[in-house]
Amino acid sequence: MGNYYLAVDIGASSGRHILAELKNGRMELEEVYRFQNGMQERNGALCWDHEYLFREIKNGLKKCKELGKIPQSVSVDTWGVDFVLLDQEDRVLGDTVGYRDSRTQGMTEKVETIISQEELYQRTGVHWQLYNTIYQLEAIKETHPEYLEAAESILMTPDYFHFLLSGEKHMEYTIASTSQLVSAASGDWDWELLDLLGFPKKIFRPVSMPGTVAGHLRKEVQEEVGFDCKVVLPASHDTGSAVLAVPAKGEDVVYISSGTWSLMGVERKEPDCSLESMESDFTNEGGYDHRYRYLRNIMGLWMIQSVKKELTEDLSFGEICALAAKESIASIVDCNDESFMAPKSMTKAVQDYCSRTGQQVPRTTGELAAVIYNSLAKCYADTLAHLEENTGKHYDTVYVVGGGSKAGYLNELTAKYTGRRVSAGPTEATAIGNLAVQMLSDGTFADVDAVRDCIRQSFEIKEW
Ligand code: ADP
Ligand code: LRH
Repeated sequence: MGNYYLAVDIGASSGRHILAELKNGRMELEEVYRFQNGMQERNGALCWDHEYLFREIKNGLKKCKELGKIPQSVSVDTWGVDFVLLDQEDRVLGDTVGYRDSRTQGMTEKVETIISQEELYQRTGVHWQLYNTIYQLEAIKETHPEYLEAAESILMTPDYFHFLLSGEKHMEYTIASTSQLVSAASGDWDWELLDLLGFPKKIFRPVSMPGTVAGHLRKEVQEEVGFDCKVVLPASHDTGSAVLAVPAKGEDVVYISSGTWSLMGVERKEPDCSLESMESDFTNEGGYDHRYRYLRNIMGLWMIQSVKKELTEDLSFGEICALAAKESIASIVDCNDESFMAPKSMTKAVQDYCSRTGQQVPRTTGELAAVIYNSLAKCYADTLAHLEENTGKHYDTVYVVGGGSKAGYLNELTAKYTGRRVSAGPTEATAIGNLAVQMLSDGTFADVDAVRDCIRQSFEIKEW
């Protein structure tokens, strides 16, 4: 009988259950279940469907039972910033609105009447993004103050799933840090900031570190899935897990966690909360072992996902890459332009941008994909230049991990635009980082270096 660990990794576009076993010092993975994800309109707002997601989480657990591969522990990671408010009976208050919804429009200005962006950055180290938890809570304060009044707890998305699984409420550090409400210095909630903003402090639980054992599966869940196991908090922000699985040695390493978003940066022992850092759009998110993820959020493959949905649902991503590679269109868009965040049509948003800036307007799927892939690679090169300026270091390799590392054409462009070597893989970095924390938690690995050594030996890494 194997000694299994289970990662439930839910990204914005899909979720998967991945079992891991250590064999002869190598990590062996088996994807046992996969399901779709995405925001849908409900009551006029873009929402996640938590009931569907939790059903799928349990379906994947049942699949482990069917296979006779019972994990000793399970951990869930998800995208950042989103949360639920729970009432006294642990019912969700309001809709489970997602980060692409427009409810945060105008909330920066509201928050700025209370605290300046500069001070916020100095306190939290987290870069301004209109969708951050802070602005979402401000939106609730404005439009549904009754939810905040009735709330007994707030839980970030993976915290909520850990609660549904185990019955225990924890707020895990890496996901908490994406809220822009955690102190960069202390690693706990910035209680003074919560007070200033008028957010009820009593609903925030003290922050728990990744590796904490939350408990075991609740009785009802055990009965439904057919087994019991531990529930462990991983680095439950997906990017936090992915960064842990970057297969590099040493400190001076640039990564891109490439999926729905591209998160490009380095790992650091100290945060940089300076104004220069803020002005160049870098954030300091919390990582495993009190390391900081110093990175920039780049719009990422969301743009390709959207164009695929609109134009060619039946083509694979690989086929779209191949089409793009044949084109010679030179138009470039600024991937982080607001117009690409949640457009009704991504195709039109890209075309409008090109037309507005006097560039050739892409018409075919191949042309659109070529513009997007080239623009992303250009954005990576610009980000690398800023990173090197801010850290005073030179990085000779860009490590791309995540589903997007399968996009060979994009890797090639990244090498071309940055002029650096590109290392691609592992593609399931987020799940691997999630699993690694379970193995760190029970002492299987001694530290992060041991984890990364094992990852380098276990997975195929390609080079450009
Ligand atoms: P998330 O976890 O954010 O949902 P993933 O890490 O699963 O995202 O990455 C999904 C993205 O990876 C897709 O949107 C697609 O652009 C890219 N991708 C996946 N497979 C391939 C492939 N075979 N060729 C090119 N791109 C791919
Ligand atoms: C990527 C991600 C990213 C941001 C965004 C909201 O999946 O977690 O790091 O936080 O989603």
